[in-house]
Amino acid sequence: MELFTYHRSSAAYRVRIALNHKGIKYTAVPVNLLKAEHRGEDYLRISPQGLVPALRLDDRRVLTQSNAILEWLEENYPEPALLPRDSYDRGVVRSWANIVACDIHPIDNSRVLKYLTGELGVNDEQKQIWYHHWIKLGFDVLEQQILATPYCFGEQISMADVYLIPQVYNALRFNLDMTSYPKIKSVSENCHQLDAFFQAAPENQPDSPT
Ligand SMILES: N[C@@H](CCC(=O)N[C@@H](CS)C(=O)NCC(=O)O)C(=O)O
Repeated sequence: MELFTYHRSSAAYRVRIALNHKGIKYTAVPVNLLKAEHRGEDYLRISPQGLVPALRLDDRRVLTQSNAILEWLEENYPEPALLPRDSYDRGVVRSWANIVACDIHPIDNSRVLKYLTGELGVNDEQKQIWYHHWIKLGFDVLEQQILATPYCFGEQISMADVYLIPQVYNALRFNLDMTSYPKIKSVSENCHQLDAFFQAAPENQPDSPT
């Protein structure tokens, strides 16, 4: 399998964690967002939306959208599971993942921020206020709900961790003060001890400049 990825993309980071966690071998194909490679003809043929990640399967078919890719991985590589057995518990884990996937990331991602500072003429300070506002709304609720014992949903890694950890990386990049989020911080620290998360981290990607 080939994962079209960019080291700092949190949506690609989610998929890297899941692939590692499930022990699935893949080749990382870097798409440099800073050089606008995602808008080039070659990449648009792979992913017409021009977003990373995209996963090219062994039979050359392509899946886009991290949520769709993660669900496909879970269905096709069920062990180790990233969703609990009990259907209510699965609903809980999905609802935590969706706080990140639907209510934080789409509003705070790079193309939205670029639109704010470009077309709408927002300055850097206002951009930061916007960023912090939406991430805090999500993190405030996650902080109340997650178990953090030691991962979001207890002792097993779940989709909630897969979504949360990349969002914490983004929060730190944007200097969010994490003191109000001790449970989120502790889950993040615990996940970073695991090889699947460590290997998926932006600074450990082949296209990372550091
Ligand atoms: N909902 C999509 C979001 C993908 C997305 O926003 N990717 C970003 C990087 S995290 C991207 O490719 N941005 C390109 C751009 O800013 O033009 C998913 O989960 O895959």
